[in-house]
Amino acid sequence: MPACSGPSEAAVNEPALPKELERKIRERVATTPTYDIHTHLYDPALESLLLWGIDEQLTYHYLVAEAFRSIELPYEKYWALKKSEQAELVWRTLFEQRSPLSEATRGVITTLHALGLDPKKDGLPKIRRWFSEQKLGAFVTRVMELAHVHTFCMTNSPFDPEERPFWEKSFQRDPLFTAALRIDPLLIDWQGASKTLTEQGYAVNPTLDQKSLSEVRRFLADWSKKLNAKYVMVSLEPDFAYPAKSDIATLIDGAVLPHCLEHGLPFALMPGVVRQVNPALRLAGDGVGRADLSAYQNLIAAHPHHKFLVTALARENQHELCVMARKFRNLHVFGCWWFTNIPTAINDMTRMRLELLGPSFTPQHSDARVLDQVIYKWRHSRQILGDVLVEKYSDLFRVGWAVTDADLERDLRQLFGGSFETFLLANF
Ligand code: RAT
Ligand code: ZN
Repeated sequence: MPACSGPSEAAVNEPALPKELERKIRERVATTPTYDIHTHLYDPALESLLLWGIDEQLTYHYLVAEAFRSIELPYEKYWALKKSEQAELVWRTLFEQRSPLSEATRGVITTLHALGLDPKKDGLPKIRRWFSEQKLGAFVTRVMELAHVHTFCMTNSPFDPEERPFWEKSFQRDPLFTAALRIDPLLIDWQGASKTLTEQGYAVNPTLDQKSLSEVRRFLADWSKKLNAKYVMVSLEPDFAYPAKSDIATLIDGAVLPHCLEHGLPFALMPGVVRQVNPALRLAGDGVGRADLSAYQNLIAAHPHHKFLVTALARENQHELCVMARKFRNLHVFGCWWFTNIPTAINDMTRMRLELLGPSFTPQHSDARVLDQVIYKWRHSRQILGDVLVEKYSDLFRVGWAVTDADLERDLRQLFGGSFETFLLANF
């Protein structure tokens, strides 16, 4: 008898996950409240910095990059248009002249339907009218309910001239929005950053001497306190090297790491961005490159008492990142970031992470720049996580372990922010 024709006798007799349990897993994955641990949304007190509405959705840089593949207009002419005109052009290009098959365009469709709108039938004018009738406070609540998000972590930059004044004059915080201190300009451009720090009253000079480093620490301490930051974050180009005789390594060793240890804050690292490969696309102009993760391994191994959150941009870096997390408990892997926030990559990365790490990671963050997007980002990811978990709990069932309600609830709590919050409090 040929051994490989059709399912084996053993497989046919293997117990399948009861349908009721499968239904419960999918339902719980779809509705467990989550901590959205990395977004570009803002506390509503920061006024116009919190983006929402259809024109913001349509001019999201993920869509702009896609639209430009089919727009012949010179880049500068597009940027000179009013936002509403840019949105109309994107709408025509990506939704009327072709089907919204990409992840970012499908996201608009998911979001609009969840809000009770029908993009095909209603058309842009009616959708705009609907948004103009919404009140921000109620809309925030509605989005959080639809996406089952309990808290957003913002991305907060003391280098952003529009954002900084809000923090300097202080305001009543909305507890639904926590903060993260973003320091890219400090680490990637010390010459420029030293000018900004000087303007803000820190006695630094372009040479990174001890005095400058201690002033950088003072700057980090002041801003971490002002923001009540949950972590300090940077995105880095693929060629980041550590250890090294570079400004960035000097700043990390002499200021960022001592600061993080003193204040118990994780250092979040996002390897793999290649900045401005096409500057004409502005915010949409960054690319991706495979990072040398040995630099990160060196950094994490040399600092066992520090905590590191890491998400990598290149798909090719995902396996080695998981293996690294198996070796270092002070590394917490999170999210399917930016170009990996597509079903193919989410599926692959989530399976691999569960297989290598169990539930000790945070599968997703929204990275939303527009409030409304939170709906699709979470719906799409939850769908995939549901499929993956049904498969993983089925595999377990087959080998004799039936997940209980309490197990399921605990595992999902960990995956939807619990592991992250435990990591924030951990002391290694
Ligand atoms: O995903 C994005 O919107 C990117 O533009 C980046 O902002 C990225 O998420 C980041 O945090 O650097
Ligand atoms: Zn981001």
